[in-house]
Amino acid sequence: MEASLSPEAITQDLETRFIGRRVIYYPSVTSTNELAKEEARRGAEEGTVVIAGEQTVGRGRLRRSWLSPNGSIALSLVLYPAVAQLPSLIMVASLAVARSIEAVTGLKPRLKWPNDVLVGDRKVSGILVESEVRGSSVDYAVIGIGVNVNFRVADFPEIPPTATSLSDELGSGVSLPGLARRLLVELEGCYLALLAGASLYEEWRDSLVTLGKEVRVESGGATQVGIAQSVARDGSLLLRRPDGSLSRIVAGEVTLRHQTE
Ligand code: BT5
Repeated sequence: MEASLSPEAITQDLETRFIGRRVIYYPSVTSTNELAKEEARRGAEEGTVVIAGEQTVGRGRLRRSWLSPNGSIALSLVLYPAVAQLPSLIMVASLAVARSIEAVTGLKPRLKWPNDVLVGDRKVSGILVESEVRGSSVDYAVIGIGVNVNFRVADFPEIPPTATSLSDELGSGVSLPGLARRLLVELEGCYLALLAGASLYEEWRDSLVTLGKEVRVESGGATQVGIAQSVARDGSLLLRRPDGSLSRIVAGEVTLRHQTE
């Protein structure tokens, strides 16, 4: 099993057209998303990937932190999509993560709206899509992906007990470069499908564990409860409130919890 990441291990025999043609690897960095955004601002070619052995200041949404110890995948991908494609990038990323985990491990991940990948009911991967938009054009978009691969979650008290890793689930390790390569292949497949006009929405919607469940949505200090009725094509969640009204929740602005958590 290939245990460690390196640009050569990732790009060797990589069957992609443009994603991962340039891989920038750091044994340890603050946050791959920050470095990928710097690369994008300098005009990095589309498909550039920043990947790290570990992150010291990994970030989640809403200024939360993301723990990426050694044994994680922490990678960020630079893309230049059209504005209309931005809401679909979370679908590209989530489906690519789920497909690659399934292909490499046989596990069957499900998705939790808006940006979590679960194995069983535990979080194995989180996604952070960031973009810079000027008027009607996108300067750049960065898809950041963290996957818990080869470490024991219980060894890291900062990681919540609702998390898991692939090795915790499998009882054995997974090839880190092998999973990273497959992730890049799946990302390219999903992104090219999006560019060609295909819809990822149905597969994404059908992979969500969230729908039909009672949920609590926290946003700006206020809490709403209701049934997660559906998701719209733009990725937003439609929440049926107890009074019967529908509330539209935009992905990325809220935290959503199953009430049982
Ligand atoms: C996310 O945020 O899930 C997005 C995580 C994105 C991480 C990638 S790694 C590469 C790139 N570079 C970055 O700096 N970020 C991206 P959110 O939904 O806000 O979840 C954050 C919450 O997940 C935290 O508040 C913790 O409760 C929990 N958490 C932190 N580390 C975790 C881990 N390793 N596994 C599972 N849960 C974790």
